[in-house]
Amino acid sequence: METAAVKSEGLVIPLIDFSQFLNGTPEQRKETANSILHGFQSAGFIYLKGFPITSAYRKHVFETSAKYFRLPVETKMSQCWTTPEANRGYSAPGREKTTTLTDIEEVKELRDAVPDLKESLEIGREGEPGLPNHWPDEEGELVGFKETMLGFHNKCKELHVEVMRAIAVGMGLDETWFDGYTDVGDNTIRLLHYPEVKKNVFTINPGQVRAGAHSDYGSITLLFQDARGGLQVQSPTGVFVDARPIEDTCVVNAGDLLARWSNDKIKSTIHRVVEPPAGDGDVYPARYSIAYFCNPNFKSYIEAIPGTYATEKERKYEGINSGQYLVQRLTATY
Ligand code: FYU
Ligand code: NI
Repeated sequence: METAAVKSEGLVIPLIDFSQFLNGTPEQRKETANSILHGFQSAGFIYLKGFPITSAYRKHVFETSAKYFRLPVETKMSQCWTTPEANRGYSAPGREKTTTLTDIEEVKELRDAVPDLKESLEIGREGEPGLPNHWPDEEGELVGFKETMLGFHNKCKELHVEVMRAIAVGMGLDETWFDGYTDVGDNTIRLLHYPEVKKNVFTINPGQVRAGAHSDYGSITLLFQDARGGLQVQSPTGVFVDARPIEDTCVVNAGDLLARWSNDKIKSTIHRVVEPPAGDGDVYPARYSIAYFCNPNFKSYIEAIPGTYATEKERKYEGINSGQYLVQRLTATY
């Protein structure tokens, strides 16, 4: 029933059929919840299949995303990401600080020639007072963009609710235990485009990556990726292991706030995006992915989940406000 999507260097990422949680018998539901929790406790990552976002709809969202990135750069720049509090808008290549940089002049020139490693558009909860999303004008290819993205936002919001229910069941809590933390949907869609890039960019600078190593900040992240590959997850031995794309799956990883909330029973694992496995020609083709960053309601106060500590002394962290925590983390990276 459960197979490994990734198994290498002591990193085992399970592939789980979520329909067994959503529509299974009580036994299947409990067993699936246990597998999900175990995946988050051991790897910090799982792959889900059988979740209720159809492949046709995902394909449509990916095509819509690609159309957005084809807009002129000036148009995208006029909708740019401004503040951690807003966390909405377009981020041009190089906007987010990466950790590996170089001092070699030659490489600088090359990077100037091919600066585009990653560009993104963040879409937050629509209707948050004072924090409007930066929607592109609905003309030409982009007619319907907003409706598509809001529909996707809603579908993913529901998936967040259900995955947190599975975690609750796995932990032996009431299945609705997290509902009061997930109902608002203070989550962010990040459309990502890693443009086509010359292969020698990576050979000349061995530190070059498409997205630097990091852990995510919130409760969980739903990652939808195309077939290109390049996502890597750090193993317990410290090695980056390929988390290969598997058709009709979604990669789900726990974020730092969930790790903290669970008193470190759940892991938030470091990951990055590198060049895909080599193919023909002298360029790597573009990669598109969509990350859906989930957070506990920004207004909620996050302190150790019941059952994750036996005595007060075992509580490792102070309580913290979810929204404040996210802003702190975003401030450090932009
Ligand atoms: N932006 N949440 C994250 C993240 C970026 O986890 C967010 O809102 C990580 O790259
Ligand atoms: Ni990430």
